[in-house]
Amino acid sequence: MIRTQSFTPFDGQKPGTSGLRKKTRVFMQPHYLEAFVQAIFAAIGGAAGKTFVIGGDGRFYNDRAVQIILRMAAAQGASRAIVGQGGLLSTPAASHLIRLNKTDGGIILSASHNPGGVEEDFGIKFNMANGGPAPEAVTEAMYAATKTQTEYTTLEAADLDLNRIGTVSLGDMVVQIVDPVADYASLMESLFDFPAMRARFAAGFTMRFDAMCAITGPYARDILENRLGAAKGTVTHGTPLPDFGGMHPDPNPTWAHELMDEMMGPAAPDFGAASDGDGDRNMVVGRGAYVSPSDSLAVLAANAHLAPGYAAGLKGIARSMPTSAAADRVAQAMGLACFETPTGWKFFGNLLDAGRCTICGEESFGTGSDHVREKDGLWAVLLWLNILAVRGQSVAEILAEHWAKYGRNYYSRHDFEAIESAKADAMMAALRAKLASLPGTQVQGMQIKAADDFAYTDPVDGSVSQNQGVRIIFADDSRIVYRLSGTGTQGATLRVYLERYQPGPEGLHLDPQEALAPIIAAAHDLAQITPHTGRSAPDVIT
Ligand code: VG1
Ligand code: CO
Repeated sequence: MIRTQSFTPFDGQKPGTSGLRKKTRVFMQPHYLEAFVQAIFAAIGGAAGKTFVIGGDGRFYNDRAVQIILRMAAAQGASRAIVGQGGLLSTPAASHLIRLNKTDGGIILSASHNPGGVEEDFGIKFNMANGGPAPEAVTEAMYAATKTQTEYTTLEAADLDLNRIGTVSLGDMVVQIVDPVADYASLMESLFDFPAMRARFAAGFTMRFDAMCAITGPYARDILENRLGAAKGTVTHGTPLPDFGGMHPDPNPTWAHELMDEMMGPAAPDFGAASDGDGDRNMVVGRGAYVSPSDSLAVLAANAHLAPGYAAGLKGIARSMPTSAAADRVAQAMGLACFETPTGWKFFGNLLDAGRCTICGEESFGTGSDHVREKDGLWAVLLWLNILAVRGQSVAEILAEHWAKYGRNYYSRHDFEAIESAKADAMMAALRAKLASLPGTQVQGMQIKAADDFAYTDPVDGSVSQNQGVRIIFADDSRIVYRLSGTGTQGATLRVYLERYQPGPEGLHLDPQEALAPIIAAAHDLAQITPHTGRSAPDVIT
């Protein structure tokens, strides 16, 4: 039986960088999730006759949310839903299933790298038929719908048993419960040289993969341990838990410190990696050698042709604006087009669909390619493994050769978390107000060449996105970028991105914080971070 439920619209259901993210308890209020799901359906012209992929990263409330969405989709005439067993799907696997099954899109439940649990974060986002995050025009339509809609329909029905693979029905809707890993693992086999990687593991290559009690555990175990023959136990924290076992599933040196300690210690394996809550991020570390995400993008782009799926070469490289220009140097050397987009994977979709680029990346531990329309943590790890297997060198050697050839873009991001929103907004407003007067002036002995607020015109559809981050560029192309996070759920998070290019051959092996010291000081001077926010040091440095 179909039931119509009325409700009062909720404030603030505005999707951010990647979907709607709030405290889990906010989502658990009666009708809150339903109101947003209704807005998704409104923004895409209704659910009737459509097929959707549905799944999430297994965090607290994932199981309830999947059932709620299934009942609403069934009530509103959706013809089919493809759901990962147990309601689980990594973000890249969901993107792949959308494309593979030519569905009308997918609903992904995740707050990604944010902690999970009843007191932590939950999230939801919609991906389009191309497998990629809804573009801004669609997320804006969702937000508009959340302000006006006052009712939704749902089916009066019991929960489905999502643990059994197979096909069941819910009202008139067919629900296919699928193995979350199988199709994704086949896709990886089609892209990479599994025999070469298997041979390398058989010859004694060692690895640690920290799944951080999040969604990639089952994927990594199947691919690394079962298919590639890495030693059992290579994958740690491999069982997805609703609260990620209390871990903060953000793969960076701060939150993946267990992995970092092992990789920098005396008994380090050859290669280490970690991924985030929903499996789209990656951190890679060699024995004693941390790889910054911007460098990782550049190394992967320069070496991708060593993997069978990319042997024909790349069409182009795209990076988010705050990501370092290391990838640009590779693009230039290889004669490839290079694109600079705003932060967030949704901006890569058009470029990938139009065949203008093959590999994309963000400084925030995100790398991916045209195999799906999301960043893909395990994909990046496997491409690294493929490159390591073919080149037969260590991560440290590959990095050193890369810097010797292209020079090094020293890079760091400083995050100041949970600042009072009004203070962060005032700081950004004051900074924006003085941008026009900065070029030609000096700070910390460095000359400012340009200062602006990044705006992006999509080269494919011409859409314009304003206010995507304040950039200060110095005479030697060193750079500071300031932006406020669009994924946090508490106050404001200020991200300060710092970059300086060192052409070499000298000075290629400094500590990035030392190499960037004058830029860091300039960043504080220019934005008056401490006077505005009361903070003198960042909470997280990556
Ligand atoms: C952050 C990152 C951004 C990334 C986004 C989603 O956004 O900076 O690069 O695309 O998270 O990643 P923000 O607005 O907080 O800076 V994930 O792994 O949450 O899907
Ligand atoms: Co993520």
